[in-house]
Amino acid sequence: MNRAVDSRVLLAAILCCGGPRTALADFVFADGFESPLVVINEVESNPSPDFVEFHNATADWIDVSGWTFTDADPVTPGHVYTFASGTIIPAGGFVVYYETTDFTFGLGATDEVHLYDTTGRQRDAFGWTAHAAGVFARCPDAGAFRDVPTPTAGSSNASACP
Ligand SMILES: [Ca+2]
Ligand SMILES: [Ca+2]
Repeated sequence: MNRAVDSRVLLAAILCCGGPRTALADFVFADGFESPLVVINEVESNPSPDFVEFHNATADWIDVSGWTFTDADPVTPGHVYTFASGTIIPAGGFVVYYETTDFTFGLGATDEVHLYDTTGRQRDAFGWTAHAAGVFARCPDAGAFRDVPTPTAGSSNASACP
């Protein structure tokens, strides 16, 4: 099953219906070789510290300096986290950010994570309506989100996937 969608389709959806925040779902944005694919790969919303793991699903390193992620309430001050200058995710690699240590907003029982590149283009989004029993993780990496028992922050979800 191909879950990738072209960003132009997403833009049409935004113009049509109020944007991706209206749909609590999992979006993967892949729009060509010039647009590297970095996904939200794992999300812990409970217990604290919350964390968000990002995965470079391509065969080349990607410089994500200046990329940002937000929760479902990006207009509240402090709810946008900016990737530090010099942040590079190796091919097939991971980067993870923790509540308090890195970002200052928490993730709630009903919440979302949105990922944007430096141009402001949205690269991925994931929403949920209840905390995971364990943790939300894509199985396999960059695949579909599942509720799995064991967090694997900063490394492949493979060992946690059923
Ligand atoms: Ca949890
Ligand atoms: Ca992981």
